[in-house]
Amino acid sequence: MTDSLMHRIDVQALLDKAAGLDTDTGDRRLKQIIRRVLADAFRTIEEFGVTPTEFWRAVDYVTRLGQSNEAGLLVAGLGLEHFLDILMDEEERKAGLQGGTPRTIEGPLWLAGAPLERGEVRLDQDPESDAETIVMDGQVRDPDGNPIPGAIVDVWHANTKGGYSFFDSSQSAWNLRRRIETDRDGRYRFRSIMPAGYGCPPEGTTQALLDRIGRHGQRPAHIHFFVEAPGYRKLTTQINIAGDKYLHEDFAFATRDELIVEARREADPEAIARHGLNAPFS
Ligand code: MBD
Ligand code: FE
Repeated sequence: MTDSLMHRIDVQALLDKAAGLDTDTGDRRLKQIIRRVLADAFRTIEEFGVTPTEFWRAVDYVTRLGQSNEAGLLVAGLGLEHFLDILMDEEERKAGLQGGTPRTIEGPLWLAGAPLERGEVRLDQDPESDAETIVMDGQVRDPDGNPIPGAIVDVWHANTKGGYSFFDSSQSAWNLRRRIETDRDGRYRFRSIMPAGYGCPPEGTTQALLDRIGRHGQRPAHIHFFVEAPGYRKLTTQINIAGDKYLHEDFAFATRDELIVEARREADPEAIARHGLNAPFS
């Protein structure tokens, strides 16, 4: 586009000044990032002939997005958060740091400070009549396969309606959220309820945008994890429950084949007893 206004000296000067690049005070890197984002916005407005009416609608959208606390949801839905994973995977590949459980996005619903527990941990606190009990255990290992005792597995997930405690005021504080310290064999084990998939608030700002671009706002059933131990990089990941309708069309692009798990349904009372579900959890 040779007649683009972007080439004009007054437009370039406007970008420099708007980003603070005409002074030496402040953060240089931030200035450069802001200049790039602004330049991309200027160019988009020019290229698509964005009208003032459309422009002010967009400003209003951003205002409402913030008011509804949905900025984190929108960046997941637009694939921006997944792009961070692509970048980090590539960095690790180049550094020869491969293997282990793959990462996937954190999403906007984690809370700092979940209760820290050891041993047989129970996540579900609220009575949900239609809930199926689940048991999950695992082992935190280093890249050579050695167990890591004292690692912290921070788990959080939705209830049977796809809601997360704190954000869903019908749930008790910290419901379905725990930090679990691995035992001397690097193992953790918890009991909880089978989560349902998540759907963006139907009347929310994120869903409003998704509607306009012909997309749904659903996630398959999943459980989130942070895994941390001193001296190791932090892993942010999830598991997806096999069989979910949205398994391969997550609106937030988080599904990875290695993270899909089959939930084995146990009907036999003796097997259920063997899982310890009759006694040790209270
Ligand atoms: C979720 O539960 C979630 O994990 C993500 C990434 C986005 C919205 C809701
Ligand atoms: Fe989630």
